[in-house]
Amino acid sequence: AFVENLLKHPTFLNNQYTTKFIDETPELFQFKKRRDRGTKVLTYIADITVNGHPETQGRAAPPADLKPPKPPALRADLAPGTRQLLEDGGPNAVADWMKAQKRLLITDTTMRDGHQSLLATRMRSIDMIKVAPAYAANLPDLFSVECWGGATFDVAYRFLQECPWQRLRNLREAMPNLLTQMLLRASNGVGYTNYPDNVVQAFVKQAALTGVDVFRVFDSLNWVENMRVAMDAVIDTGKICEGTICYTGDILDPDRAKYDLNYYVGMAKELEAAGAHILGLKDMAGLLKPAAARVLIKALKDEVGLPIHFHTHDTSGIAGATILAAADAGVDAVDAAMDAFSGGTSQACLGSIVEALDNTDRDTGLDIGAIREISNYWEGVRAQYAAFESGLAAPASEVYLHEMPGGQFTNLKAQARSLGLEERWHEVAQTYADVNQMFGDIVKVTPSSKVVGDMALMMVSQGLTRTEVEDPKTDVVFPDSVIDMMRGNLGQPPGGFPAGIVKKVLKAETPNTERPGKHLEPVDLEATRASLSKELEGLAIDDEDLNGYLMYPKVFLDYMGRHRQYGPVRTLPTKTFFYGMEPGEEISTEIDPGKTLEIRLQAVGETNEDGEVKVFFELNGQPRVIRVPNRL
Ligand code: BTN
Ligand code: 3PY
Ligand code: ZN
Repeated sequence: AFVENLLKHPTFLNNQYTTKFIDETPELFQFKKRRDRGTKVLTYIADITVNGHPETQGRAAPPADLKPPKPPALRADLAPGTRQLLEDGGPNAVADWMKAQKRLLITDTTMRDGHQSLLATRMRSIDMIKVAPAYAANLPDLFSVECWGGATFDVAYRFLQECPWQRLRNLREAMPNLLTQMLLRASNGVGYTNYPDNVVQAFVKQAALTGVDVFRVFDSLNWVENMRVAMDAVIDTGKICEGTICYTGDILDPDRAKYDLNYYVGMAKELEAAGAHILGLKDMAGLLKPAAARVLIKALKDEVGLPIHFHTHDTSGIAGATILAAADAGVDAVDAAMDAFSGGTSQACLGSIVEALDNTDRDTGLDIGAIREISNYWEGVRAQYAAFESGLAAPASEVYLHEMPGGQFTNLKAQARSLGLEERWHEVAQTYADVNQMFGDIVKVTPSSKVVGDMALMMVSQGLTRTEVEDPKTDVVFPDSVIDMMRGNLGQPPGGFPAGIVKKVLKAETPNTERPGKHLEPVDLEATRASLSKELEGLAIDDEDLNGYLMYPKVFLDYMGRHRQYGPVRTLPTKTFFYGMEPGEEISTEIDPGKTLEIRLQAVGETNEDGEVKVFFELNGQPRVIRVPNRL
């Protein structure tokens, strides 16, 4: 009966069946004696209520009386936006339109880089999906909404127990007039290592199908050669390819001549020749100073024909000034985060940029009232994630020394803490800078930044200096990621890695200096789908699941295992997801459009001699008892 039900279902016939489909189509399972989704979700809530969530234990908690944030009311009808430009005219029409605008165009990064850089990427889909209609209705003049890619893909499966593709699909639907934007690490996909070309191609194709409009493509060593596969794949989909330069060093500093103005102009021309529709300038650490921005943006505008989209971080506290300088110099679009998710290691403050340009040539045309309402919503969202705050208490000029990307900073600090090195943070920062020089002064951005961070932590914890590491006579056990990078598996930096350090790390082994993907066998996608399906007891594996698995096999399988046990927990309120419920508390969770579970926690029983606790609920008015192990 199951197979018959499945085969006849219209969604299946349309070839859109997914694990989400099976979730959302419970009638397929009605004859099965499986635990229903209501029971699974209650089991999750019971477990968290009794045992706590492993990620929030021992961390700062939100205020006890915190209410779930309310999204702003929607204004009038949906005005057409940049999405319609893409649909009607294609990527070149969008690029031409950008160049013709007098106003400064704005991308909102709150749903991707904002929380990646402030809250360790832990923002849940439900908190985004609730406010997405307000973006569409109230801010139709945004250039784009960055809401996918970077670290969000991995974290969704790994820590948030939700499907990143479903997030994208829901956001796409909720913002039909706005361009959605993702960050793609070129051949590293949304992972930390180079993937075979056909895996990168399949991933890009799926991302475009599920809902990405603008692909910001970068390479962690700025090697254009290693960006072509991803860029070509994006161009093939008809979506927008933002070929991106990662900015490092300081073009005005004669001591950092490796990354001078000519270097960046040269790379920009390579990206233009490679078919980029937009030129991205990604200042992942926030190193571009205002005076340098004037020079760089002007040169890029003069030398390349593409619109320029500038991204920076406010770690130094000076990003706002740099953005205004870039706007003066003619940059076409910039990234900013909604006020409540801005500043520090995140982007500059969106509302303040809008205010600063009000009544000037570059007036953004965005409605500041709408921005404030949305930011007020985000303020309430951020408060729920107190456990994941770990950022800078104040701006820090030290960023010009260590050059850590905003998205890495809090992560590395947490890693340092777990190694007992928190008090020695400034030493870690100095060592990070030393490692960069030892590796030949490289671009540091995921994944190359992780390699530099791994090496710096290893040196500080073992008390090794750069001189000792470089000394052929000292024996050093290098982190795996360092060995991998020296083998050439992330590609080549400009001028290659210094011969001395390569020899020290690899000993007699010869590195590969060609594009890593050239030596990776294509994956047999259908065979992988079949074996994955078998491993999951015959579950139909759609293209989204397959692509998730190809990026992160183990993370994906762990997610599926937990999904089988806990069901659709993605729509639980964030407070419930991380802290469970209080006796007497009631919540509702819409597990499918139109299917809402009303859940009331009645009481939590004592732990019995088998170590189990009975948790008493009402589910849609019916009493339900769930037993969970007490693991505390
Ligand atoms: C993780 O992978 O550690 C985070 C995801 C949540 C795992 C759930 S939370 C309820 C249950 N208790 C655990 O310790 N893990 C699962
Ligand atoms: C990422 O790759 O996730 C980044 O944010 C790089 O800046
Ligand atoms: Zn960034």
